[in-house]
Amino acid sequence: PSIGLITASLTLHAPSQIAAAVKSYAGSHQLEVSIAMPVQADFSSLQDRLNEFRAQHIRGAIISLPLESSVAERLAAENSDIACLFLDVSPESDVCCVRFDHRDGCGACVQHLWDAGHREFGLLAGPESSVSARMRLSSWREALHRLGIANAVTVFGDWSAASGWQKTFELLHQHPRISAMVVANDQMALGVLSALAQLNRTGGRAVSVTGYDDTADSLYFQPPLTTVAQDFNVLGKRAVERLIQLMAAPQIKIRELLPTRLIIRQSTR
Ligand code: IPT
Repeated sequence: PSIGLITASLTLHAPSQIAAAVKSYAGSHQLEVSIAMPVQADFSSLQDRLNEFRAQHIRGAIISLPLESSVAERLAAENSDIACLFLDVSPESDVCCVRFDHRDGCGACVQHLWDAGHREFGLLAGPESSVSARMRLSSWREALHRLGIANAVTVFGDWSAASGWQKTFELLHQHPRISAMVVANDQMALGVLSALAQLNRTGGRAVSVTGYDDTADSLYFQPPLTTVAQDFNVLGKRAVERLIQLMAAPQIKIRELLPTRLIIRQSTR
């Protein structure tokens, strides 16, 4: 038997690590995984993917890409013969989900930079089309607001290292006093660190950088990245276990929240 996985682009580090974990835990339950990677995340592209799964007699799908509540709810409602478990939806969505709780991690990250003496913040958010990117941004802003900081500058990237690199030049050109950059994922932070090295903003005039994800390579960035860890291995394992449960008992409601935590390394000081 097989399950389906509909995923965000596997060129991104986080979705690919999630897919690897799903594949390996599914394997330990003797389940094959059929992977779909739609270019667009609108209702009809996702409905097409579910129709393909249905044709393959697949009865459960893990949906690992950002979805607006209305789209997720409609997909679940109109495909009641396929158990749907969502990994990237907002807390308000009325669908079965296993997702990370961004609040603690985002708050701890801003607090850590504040404690180190930073007052001029640059925020490099993920794409506005991503629910998780929006939730991270609003959590940072809430934490900054509580600390009395109202002038943090926001720019938006597309999760890629290239966008992190590009946005760093723009941001520091316009706001040279920024001393800390809060970045929505490690992959963009990789580009940020590379741009900072090129701009000579390492060493004595260093800009502190925080990431988000703690993907497998982030410890080896230069300098090693301070970041908010999401355990993708645990997410993959829980997703498979919960999907199996849901396929056996379609009437149950699953809403599981996994923790995030700040990991302090050398990119912040
Ligand atoms: C989220 C990652 O944190 C981010 O780096 C990016 O890869 C994004 O996925 C792609 O959609 S993780 C998700 C389960 C919220």
